Amino acid sequence: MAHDVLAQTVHSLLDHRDPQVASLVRQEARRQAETLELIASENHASGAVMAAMGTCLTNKYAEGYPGARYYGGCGFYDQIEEIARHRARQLFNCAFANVQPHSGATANQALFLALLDPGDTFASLVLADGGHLTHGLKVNMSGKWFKPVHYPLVYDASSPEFERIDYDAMEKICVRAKPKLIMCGYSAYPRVIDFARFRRVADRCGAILHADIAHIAGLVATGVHPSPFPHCHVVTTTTHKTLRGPRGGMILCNDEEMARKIDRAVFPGVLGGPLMNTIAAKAVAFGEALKPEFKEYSGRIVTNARALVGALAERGYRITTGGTDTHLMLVDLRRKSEQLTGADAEKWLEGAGIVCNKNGVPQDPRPPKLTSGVRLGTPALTTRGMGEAEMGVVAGLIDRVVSAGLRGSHELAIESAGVVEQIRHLCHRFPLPA
Ligand code: DSN
Repeated sequence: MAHDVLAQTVHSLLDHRDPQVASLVRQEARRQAETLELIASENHASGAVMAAMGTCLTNKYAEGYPGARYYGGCGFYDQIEEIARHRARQLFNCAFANVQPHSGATANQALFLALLDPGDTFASLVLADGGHLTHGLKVNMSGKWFKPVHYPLVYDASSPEFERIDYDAMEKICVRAKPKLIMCGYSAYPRVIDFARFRRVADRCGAILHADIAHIAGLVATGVHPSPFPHCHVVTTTTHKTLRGPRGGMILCNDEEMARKIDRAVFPGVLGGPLMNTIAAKAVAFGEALKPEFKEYSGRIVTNARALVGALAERGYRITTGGTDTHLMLVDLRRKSEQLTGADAEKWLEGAGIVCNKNGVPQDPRPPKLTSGVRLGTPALTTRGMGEAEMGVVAGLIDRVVSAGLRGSHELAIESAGVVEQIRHLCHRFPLPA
């Protein structure tokens, strides 16, 4: 099984010409094949997507857009980018798509350049409660050159809305601050976003409504999560998370004038030459996502996430908001043990072949390098074909490792050795698809 992946990933030419790099790629391919990937923002792209990435398209400069390039020889690139744009519009049912941003962060940077002026106010979620660094972190351009105001979650544990977006507070904050743009869409928020409610607030303030659907794009494209359109004026996303394409970004909208501003902001505002091999891979991934089996895959991501939530809760873990509507969950480790940090759990789990990331939980008293939680996601395991029964097994493995870690390093070493073997077995039963 690992062999198939190696064959897709490491061309024999690379082995021959640069054995040092080839060996590292080979080892990484094995790591991906033989461990459980639970990082909510990662996935396993198909062999066809990876094949498009590794083509001669990397050789060409194609600054500009189809039909209006700054270099000769772009005929095939125009056709490829048109296919990617067309499929993106089909997937998200919108009128305009810019598929050139290199990442979600680049897409958000272009958005700011297109629609705001330095010093303008925008609104976003309290960053430590699930936002993203490009949503106003002080050391990010968005927080340095613009003025973020942040809206909170519901922090009252007796409320049925505990740890969900506090829409009333968001409205009050926005009406008071009159932001030019309101952001919704997050990196660690497990619940459905009420885009219509955000739009009512945006209309009250005369603000542009922006959704960053980087995490949920695949769920949105397949109707598993409600669409930000027609409520949001503009949408940014990554292409590699639930959408399962190559690493990259994209900007979508329905307004022609806004689309013109965005195109100018992406190039020449932020980018030079687009990564045309990545754009070809985006086209391939969007083609895959338009197929009925991708809709079925997206549905299974969420049923798997719910199954994992249930199995972890049975083992005494607290899941923020009490569950998930999406591909991810935030596990508050303090119910298991007050002393347990996300950093420890991440390290212990990785040692046993379970890869996830430490993550702050709402109002986490610990700093980001420690945290009180871990974030888990099911897109990658679902890609391997695992289902609800396997989520029960995975929860059991997670608990075995964490419980052993709490007992001490000797116990952890013994338990981890057994878990590594069991995971190898599981991965063998559910190999990475071609
Ligand atoms: N780093 C991504 C994540 O893990 O959510 C967001 O860009």
